[in-house]
Amino acid sequence: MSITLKTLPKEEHFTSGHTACGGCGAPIVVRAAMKILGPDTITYFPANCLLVFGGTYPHNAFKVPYLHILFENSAVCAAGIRHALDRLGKKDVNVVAFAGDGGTGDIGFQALSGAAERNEDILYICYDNEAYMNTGIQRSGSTPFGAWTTTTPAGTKIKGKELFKKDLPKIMMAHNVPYVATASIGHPADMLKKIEKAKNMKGFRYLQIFAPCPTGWRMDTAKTVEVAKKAVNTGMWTLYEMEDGVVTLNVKPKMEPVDDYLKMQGRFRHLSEDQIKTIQEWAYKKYEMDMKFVEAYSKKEE
Ligand SMILES: Cc1ncc(C[n+]2csc(CCOP(=O)(O)OP(=O)(O)O)c2C)c(N)n1
Ligand code: SF4
Repeated sequence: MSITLKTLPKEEHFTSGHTACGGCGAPIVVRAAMKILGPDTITYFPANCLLVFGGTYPHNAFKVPYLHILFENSAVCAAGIRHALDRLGKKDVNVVAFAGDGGTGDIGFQALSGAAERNEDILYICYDNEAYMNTGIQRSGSTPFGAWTTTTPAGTKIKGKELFKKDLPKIMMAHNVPYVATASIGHPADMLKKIEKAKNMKGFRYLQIFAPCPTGWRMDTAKTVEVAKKAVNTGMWTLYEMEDGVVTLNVKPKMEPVDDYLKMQGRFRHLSEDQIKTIQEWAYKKYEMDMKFVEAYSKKEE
């Protein structure tokens, strides 16, 4: 039977007292993942908000080993830890890398892709807050079209980001690793199941978990979960998973108007009618492509 909110272990391995901003989505991901992974776990982090709020010397919110080397090589550092443990015969210790979307899909991508190609036996969790938040809200490949960031300002020359969000989960699925899934803090039951499933598999496992950042998204700190739910309801974020080549859609998007999602966040406050239309069209196109993809790779009846 898979883990639920009720059966989630009480024991904390990522403790309170960390210094994340109020309403941050990332600690929700990490706390839940650490409860599921348990005490026999070694964690790896590139530079990001989590590295800072989870472990600024001399404080540390983790009760398990917590390692950081460089920003651009998380997946290979985690794989190195795995190889060392294997040589020591410690095969039952979990190895997990936690990284932001910038450290995953842009700066850390070569290491990630190489580790996936080699099918390294690690769990890689990307908390996707759609920008480089730790260094002051710069745009990443994961930032959506139209969003204000400090490097895509809403001014007279440009009005927010002019490019679209990179489809990193599909890029990871193309690596044909044992498990790739998207998740969201707005759908905790689904998120817990996926973390547990990934924990119990061997080989390269990749989770990308949607985790709003109220500071960078210029939104109400009490609305983190609501905004995350809206992203799924409007088709801005799709919940699906690929297990051994078979794709399953976990939540069918309701395709509510994207406006409902955008107006909850100050980073979209400047958008023109045309820009909102562009985002709505993007959401419909994404929906259509995702549904075709799910259909093509779904489990077929014998
Ligand atoms: C090679 C390298 N480039 C840039 C930096 C500066 N840097 C540190 S953290 C960070 C932002 C990380 O963004 P992301 O991975 O999305 O995580 P978040 O901060 O949003 O949690 C940057 C650019 C660095 N430490 N090393
Ligand atoms: S800046 Fe954003 S991601 Fe970073 S700790 Fe604050 S709310 Fe969390």
